[in-house]
Amino acid sequence: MLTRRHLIKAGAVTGLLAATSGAGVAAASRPGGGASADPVFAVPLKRAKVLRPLGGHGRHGAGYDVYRLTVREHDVTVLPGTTTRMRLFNGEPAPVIRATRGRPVVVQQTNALGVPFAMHLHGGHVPARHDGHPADQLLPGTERLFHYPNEQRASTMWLHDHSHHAHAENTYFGAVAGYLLTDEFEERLPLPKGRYDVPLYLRDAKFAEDGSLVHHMEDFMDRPTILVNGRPRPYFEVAARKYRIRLTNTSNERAFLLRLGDGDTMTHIASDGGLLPAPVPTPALEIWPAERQEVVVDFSRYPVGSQVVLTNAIAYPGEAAEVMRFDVVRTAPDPSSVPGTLRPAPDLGEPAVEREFVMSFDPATGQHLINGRPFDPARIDFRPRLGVTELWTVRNTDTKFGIPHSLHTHLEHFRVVDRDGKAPAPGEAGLKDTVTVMPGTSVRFRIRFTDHTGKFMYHCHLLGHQMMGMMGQMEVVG
Ligand SMILES: [Cu+2]
Repeated sequence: MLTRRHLIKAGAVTGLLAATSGAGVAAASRPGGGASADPVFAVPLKRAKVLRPLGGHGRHGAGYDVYRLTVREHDVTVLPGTTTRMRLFNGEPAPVIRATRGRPVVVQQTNALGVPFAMHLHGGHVPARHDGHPADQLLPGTERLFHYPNEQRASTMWLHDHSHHAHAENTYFGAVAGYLLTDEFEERLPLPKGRYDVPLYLRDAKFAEDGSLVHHMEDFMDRPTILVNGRPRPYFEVAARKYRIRLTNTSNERAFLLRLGDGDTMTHIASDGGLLPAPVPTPALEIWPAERQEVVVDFSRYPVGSQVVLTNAIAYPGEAAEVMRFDVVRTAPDPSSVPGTLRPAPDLGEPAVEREFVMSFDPATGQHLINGRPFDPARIDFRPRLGVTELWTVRNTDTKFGIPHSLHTHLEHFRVVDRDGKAPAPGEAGLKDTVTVMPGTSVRFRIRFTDHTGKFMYHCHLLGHQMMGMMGQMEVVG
């Protein structure tokens, strides 16, 4: 039985957030418990299926690409010998759209579920009517078009539900898709490409004996099965060369502190908003719900025949720490490299407006609040003006219960200024759209809204918190 005390313990471990690429990481790691009955390294990784645009061979005559995404229940095998009913896009655990800056994408989305759905492109710079506002739900049995302009920097984004009340469950039951946007700047860099550019979607889950998924919001620490691209703790056969690994954490609540082998160096190259200013060698990589972190791993340092395990150093007590295993099975030529500089972060200007967001849990009501209030769809919390730089302070006051929170902003990426007054770690020096704030700490960031007006959301991306009120609504004005 997991209690709030365990949560506090976990919170204490993850308190190293601000020092992710510094010391203290080794102290936080624990050996794998192996306590889970789930298979470990028994199934191969499934590579995320890259979707093809409608109308043939990759290119639509109209200057944009059209994709069809249908979310529907499917009975699939996740744990060997059992069947699990999941809610999936196109029957896949995380199908991927690969898009290019300057070439819009239109998604024809059908909701074949029995519940509403409001598809949101997380990280997307899109007009309000295509942002998946919680009130803008696609009812069961209906379809609509989403327009994604792709006028933003290359980055790893993802699609998930944002419908009011159903989003946490829809995401938990598997309805996620990847959206990888590239651009000329990124394409010119000699980073690993093609089959050596691998998106991995990490999440936790709890399965009943019969294979069905169990979802109780309050049991978020009792989801001991880790899935990677929909497979439980898989193995992945790799060549002895460099790979670009794009991690997205699609969990409702779980954070990972990922370690490779014995803390072998990974080269952190990108976060939510794309490439970092410079690569950051790190022995551990922290990834919270909805965040994206990308690393280059050079498997050529391991002899062919090696098996290298990726573990979660902050697995809960009694859980297996293993996430997946890389099996180095062959050699391969490797023309790729990681340049010493990647992509400077844009100058967002000097702030002219300051705002504060106090994140807190109210034990009396069980609600999670921003500035003392739960979400109210009828309320506009503030109105940022286009072109004006703002400084946001996010303060987590939940020291009593030790509850971490995050803040995710729709529409724009931001740049972290400091954490408790200290400059961010180099791994946080790029553009972000989701930041985690540990209890008793604060984060400040600069943000500037540009060319879309209308209503957009901001919220904690621990989905149980968001569900229990930790969300607000801003209206961007011209
Ligand atoms: Cu929260």
